[in-house]
Amino acid sequence: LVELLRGSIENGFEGFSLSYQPQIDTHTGTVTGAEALARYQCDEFGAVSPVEFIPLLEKTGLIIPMGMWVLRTAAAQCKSWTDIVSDFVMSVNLSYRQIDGDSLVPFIEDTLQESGLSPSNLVIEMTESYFASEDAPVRAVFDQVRQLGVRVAMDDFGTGYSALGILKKSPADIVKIDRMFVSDIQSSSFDATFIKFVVELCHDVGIEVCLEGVETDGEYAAVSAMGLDYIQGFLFGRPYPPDEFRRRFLP
Ligand code: G
Ligand code: G
Ligand code: MN
Ligand code: NA
Repeated sequence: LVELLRGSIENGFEGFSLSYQPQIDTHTGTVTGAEALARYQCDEFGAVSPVEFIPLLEKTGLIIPMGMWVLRTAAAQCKSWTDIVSDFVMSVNLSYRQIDGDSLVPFIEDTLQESGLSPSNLVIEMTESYFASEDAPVRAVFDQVRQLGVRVAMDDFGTGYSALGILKKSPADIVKIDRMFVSDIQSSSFDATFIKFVVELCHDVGIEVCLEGVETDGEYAAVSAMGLDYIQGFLFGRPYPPDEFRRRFLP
């Protein structure tokens, strides 16, 4: 698979595509953004899950060119959708490998320039564990990204070992609560309390909160009064190819 991935990347990212999952602004009840999610398809294995190919790309360093392609493609897509919804926001996942070295920030800057996208239309998602880091270079990258005017989201919140205290001085603009807190929401008072608690803590320090993984009306009913800013989940939409996303979610 690694050799196929490498070949695809060398061959103009053949077989790679991005799907887009809608994000609902709970204040307006409308789709105001999307998360770009990488897809890979090849003759030998058919559709391969990112859960499988992202770690391979990380291990081999191929995530660097691939991550640049993702960012460029998602930015161009977002630019075209801002013609329809001017403040449409595109969220892009970054791997920890991409924050090594000092090429990321200039690359984001170039991408914005080339696509003509405004920094306020872009959000970079990084997994929770990197925000817990006291490592100066890691924090410097987050600071520099934010100085561009690009917002930073802490992904998969609640799955790592980080304490809630990290929210106090976190360089995150948005926290995305992991979907494991939604699956038992109707029976688990812990999960409900956790979400409410995180919303309160985040809002206290000016961080917005997105809840991931809302799949049913019952789950939505259970969280709808919790003050969440955004919701992302199959109830509102799965990840779709760009044309289908456009048809389903944009006016
Ligand atoms: O789309 P799906 O739910 O199958 O994604 C599975 C995982 O793959 C998620 O954790 C998601 O963050 C990750 N992923 C999807 N696309 C990208 C990408 O472009 N870059 C990185 N680093 N991770 C991605
Ligand atoms: O780790 P990250 O948050 O980037 O992963 C996003 C992944 O979560 C995507 O693969 C997406 O398909 C998946 N996802 C989004 N909403 C839901 C949902 O409501 N239910 C389930 N099971 N997965 C979801
Ligand atoms: Mn994500
Ligand atoms: Na997540």
